[in-house]
Amino acid sequence: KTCILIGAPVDSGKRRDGCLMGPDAFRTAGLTAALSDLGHRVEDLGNLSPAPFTPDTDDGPLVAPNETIGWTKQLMASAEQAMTQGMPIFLGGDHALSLGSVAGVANYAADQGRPQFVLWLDAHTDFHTPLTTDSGNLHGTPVGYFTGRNDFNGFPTVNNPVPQENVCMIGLRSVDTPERMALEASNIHRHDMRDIDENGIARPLSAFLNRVAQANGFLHVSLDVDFLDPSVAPAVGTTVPGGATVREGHLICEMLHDSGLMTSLDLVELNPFLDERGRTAHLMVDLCASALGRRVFDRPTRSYP
Ligand code: DIR
Ligand code: MN
Ligand code: MN
Ligand code: MN
Repeated sequence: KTCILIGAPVDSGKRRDGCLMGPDAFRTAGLTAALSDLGHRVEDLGNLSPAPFTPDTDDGPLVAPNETIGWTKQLMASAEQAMTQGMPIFLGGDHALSLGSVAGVANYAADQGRPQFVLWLDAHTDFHTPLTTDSGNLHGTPVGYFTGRNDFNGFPTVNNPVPQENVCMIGLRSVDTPERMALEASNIHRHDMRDIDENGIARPLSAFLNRVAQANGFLHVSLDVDFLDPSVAPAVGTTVPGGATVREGHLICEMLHDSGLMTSLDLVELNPFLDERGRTAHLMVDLCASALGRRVFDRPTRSYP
């Protein structure tokens, strides 16, 4: 495979700063070598900047909307372009980057006449609109945006919204009331942590992968650091206890590789400023390697601090 690394140091999606250091933390943790050791061609495009935007003022309910609009424009274009060259891997940056990355890959899928699917690995559902968010943090809105919800004023039009039934969320354990009400009225497939506790993580994932395969779809995977339990992945601003284990993360990624279906990937919400000696960045790189074919017996020996 050709892996296109796209640094997207988006830090406008929430108040706490630090995700802008994410792309370089992934690089420092050895992402390029991990993928090329698996036989992939790796092209690192460096870091993007947002499209020009008017500076944000503090008098609205949203955090930095104009900067996030600038990022969405840039990422939408870069994502669509990168799909013509290989498998884009977006190095976040906070989850606001997925407004652009997903809308962009969905435009490419539509050009190819194929349906877009999204696997959302996150403690949160990120299904807000700019009108329903309490926090004003736009990193809580990407799924609302790329599924075509209204009220994203000033954002680029979503020409190819991802159908709700093509979205599968796994790892949920923090859902705001307006998100829950909108989700319950939707066809989005959602698996909370209790579901995983009772049924395991493999079953819902293989059901979803079967649907992607049957539809000959493109599959975008969006991995939020807080999908994982904070005891193993502390470097994220919105930790929620009771998350996925290291093995559950690897199992998902190994199954993704076996399926051969993944066409694009986001690694988001890493805040290296909150980390213990690069521990979370290394775990994310290891998961990414699993999603691209690494197996237990070829993993480097690594002891996490
Ligand atoms: C929360 C947090 N639901 C919000 N969202 C996060 O601010 O809307 N998503 N952290 O990953
Ligand atoms: Mn900020
Ligand atoms: Mn998220
Ligand atoms: Mn999250």
